[in-house]
Amino acid sequence: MNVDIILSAREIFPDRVANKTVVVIDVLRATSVMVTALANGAKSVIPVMHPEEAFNIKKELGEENVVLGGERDAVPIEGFDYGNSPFSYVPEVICDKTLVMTTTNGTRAILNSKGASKVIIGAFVNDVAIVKALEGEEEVVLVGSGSYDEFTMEDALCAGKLAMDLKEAYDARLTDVSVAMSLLYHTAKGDLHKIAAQGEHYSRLAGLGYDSDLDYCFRSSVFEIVPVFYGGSIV
Ligand code: 3SL
Repeated sequence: MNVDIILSAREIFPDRVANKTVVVIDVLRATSVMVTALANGAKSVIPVMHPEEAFNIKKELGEENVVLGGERDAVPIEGFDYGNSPFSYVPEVICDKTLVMTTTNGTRAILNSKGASKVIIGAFVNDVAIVKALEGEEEVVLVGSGSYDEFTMEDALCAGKLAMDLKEAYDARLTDVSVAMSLLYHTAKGDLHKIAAQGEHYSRLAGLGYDSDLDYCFRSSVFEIVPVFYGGSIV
């Protein structure tokens, strides 16, 4: 198994993902939300680029079947049902519904990865399940969505952890960037929040008072599920 890492949505070039299994990571907070919503019974998650697309899908599928979620600049989008906090997607809200989501970076990274042979949705909350699911894969690319086309500490830490675990589990060969991110994770693992808090996106969310989201999104292996993006939907 070869493991590479890409560290922003802008750097997902077709030749880096073609014929590879991609794991898209947006720890804060898009992929943590998706995994949570699906684990809590959502039928599927449809990632879209623009709010208008989300409103149209809600009309098409029926108001009662769809929940609109996401953010711009970390705050809920006008006219949407919920923002981008994992705590919004409890079973009473999301069970048997389709979640249509648009976020600044995470949904874009997923849509930009379409050319991969398989696209998996990952975060700390399903990290252990992801490693198990990748057994037997030959070419793996871990994509950190980043923030506003830049590297973010939290996605780098999660990608680094997955790379390190893949090396341990399957003797994976890591590219230099994968080795570097594994070393970053190894250095930070005693106190992930301390390192992540030095990053811009983490501190922006902390400044907006999303402390419980920050705490939640760094929990490891909360869920066993491994969502897959296929034909426009994540299930
Ligand atoms: O950019 C994204 O996809 C979001 O996850 C960012 S936020 O954490 O909701 O601000």
